[in-house]
Amino acid sequence: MADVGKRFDAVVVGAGFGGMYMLHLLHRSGLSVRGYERGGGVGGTWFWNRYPGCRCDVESMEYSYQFSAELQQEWNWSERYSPQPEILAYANHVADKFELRRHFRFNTALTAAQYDEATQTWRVCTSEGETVHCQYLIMATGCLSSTNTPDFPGLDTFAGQTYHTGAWPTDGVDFSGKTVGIIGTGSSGIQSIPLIAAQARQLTVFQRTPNYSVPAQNGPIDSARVAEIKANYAEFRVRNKAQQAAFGADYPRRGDSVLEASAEERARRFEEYWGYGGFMFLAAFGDIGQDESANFHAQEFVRNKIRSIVKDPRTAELLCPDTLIGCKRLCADSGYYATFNRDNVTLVDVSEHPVEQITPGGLVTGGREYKFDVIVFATGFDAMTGALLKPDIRGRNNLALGDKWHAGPRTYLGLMTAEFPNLFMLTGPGSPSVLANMVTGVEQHAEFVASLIQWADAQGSREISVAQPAEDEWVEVVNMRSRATLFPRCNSWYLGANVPGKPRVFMPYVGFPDYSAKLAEVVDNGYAGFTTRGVAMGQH
Ligand code: N01
Repeated sequence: MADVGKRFDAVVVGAGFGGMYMLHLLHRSGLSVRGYERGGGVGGTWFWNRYPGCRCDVESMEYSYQFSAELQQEWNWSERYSPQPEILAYANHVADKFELRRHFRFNTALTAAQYDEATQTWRVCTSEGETVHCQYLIMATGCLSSTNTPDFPGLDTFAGQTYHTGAWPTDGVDFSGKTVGIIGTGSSGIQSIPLIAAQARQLTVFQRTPNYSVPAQNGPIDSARVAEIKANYAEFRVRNKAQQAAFGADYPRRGDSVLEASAEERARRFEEYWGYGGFMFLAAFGDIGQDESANFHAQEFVRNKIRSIVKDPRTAELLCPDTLIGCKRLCADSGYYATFNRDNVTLVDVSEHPVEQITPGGLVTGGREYKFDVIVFATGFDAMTGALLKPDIRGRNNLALGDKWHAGPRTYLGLMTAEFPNLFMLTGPGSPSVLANMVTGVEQHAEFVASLIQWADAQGSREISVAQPAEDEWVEVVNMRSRATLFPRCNSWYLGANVPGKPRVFMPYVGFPDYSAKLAEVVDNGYAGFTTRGVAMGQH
């Protein structure tokens, strides 16, 4: 039965890795907590992204919670990079172990939230007709959870089936014998294309911008390495948290310049890092992410790899990106480029002739109609702000979050935004979030928020907010950090460039260790930048 008028100390939105841990911490500290989750189960991104080939691009031993030593020891991963079903099973194991499911209402989305200054509480409304009140509202809604389907004319007229990689049916899709079109060649497209190609009768890939991808070099997990890590997991975590992206501590990040290396050394080093696989390719030299001419050498290496793998020269050239490498998120694949050697796979370049229209039978581009039984949209997400702006969230003086952020998101530490007291975001814009190990990031934020709430509580405060100058300064810091890199120089979802009309603002903070130091400094200085307002406890 829908609750109306019920009061909680806190409401947590989202039952992904962030929301589950947030709820666990708040419940453990004695608060009454209600969780809402739009999906039918826990797992967040791993609940929704069930497309074939979906797996994590951070290694299994790193992409997991570290708050429970027992959990770390008891869970066993089977592959170097975990496949989606295994990560979802892990999320369910965590929910069972810490008895989290009973606090969540599933299949229930937050639709609106309004701050009431008189009572210093949030009034929260859901898709299931619930209206509850809470002191603290925590948005653990994820950075890549609001799917982006371009507004193609005729979309509703298609007679076959359409699927978005980020909202895949729970019981899977059988492509056997089907003619399939897929739009999008980001991480989701690159992971799913080889598996769809292996099943479908015919697969046509519509590519607007080619992407760089490095083989994940996935395989069964190395049991000796697992034993070594488990023998001293805490130290392994500390080593990783000292890395820029909070992972990859045990393979060397080289600091020397690619420009100073000999041609032989360059080729040898790139080959070595290509062989290691995944993101670490960008760590082969120290200046790939900083200097365009250094970056060019890494690009050339990958382009030549593509040319050596893809047999048809025209297709190979179409697959070769000419943009900066690592500026958009690097993809990690299993057999992506080789898939274009299959007889049943065709690549269609839509960079000059966009997808004009979806028809009952398929889609039209360049004046030609392609016929399909199934169309897959691997067209990404309204990243970082999409899930926060979907519900109608209103702070002081009825200010809508969407209005406050009309020119791009503004936060203090990616945790709070001024004029929205007692509203927290986990891994919000302005925090390392998508540029770091997400599980490490959400754990850090959940712990910070729980401690801040306890600290405010100890002072008899019922309202935590952000001082405007602290937010303004932080926005500047985030911008300054990104300007020192090559990130702002391409059209990525980090900048909101993939969603028409979205303000172009680089959203994540670059550098997990510096960010962690900043959080520690804020705590040492009595939660500097946050303000509290006291109302005697128990008045609401
Ligand atoms: O989305 P994307 P994604 N017509 O935005 C194309 C994480 N992730 O779901 O580049 C034609 O990267 C668009 O083209 P363009 C990871 O952080 C992680 O693949 O804008 N094409 C692009 O090719 C990742 O970065 C994992 O020109 C259109 C594609 O759609 C993030 O999620 C796995 C179009 C979208 O690519 C997002 O990845 C999967 C149009 N109108 C995802 N509109 C792992 O852990 C868009 N496109 C490995």
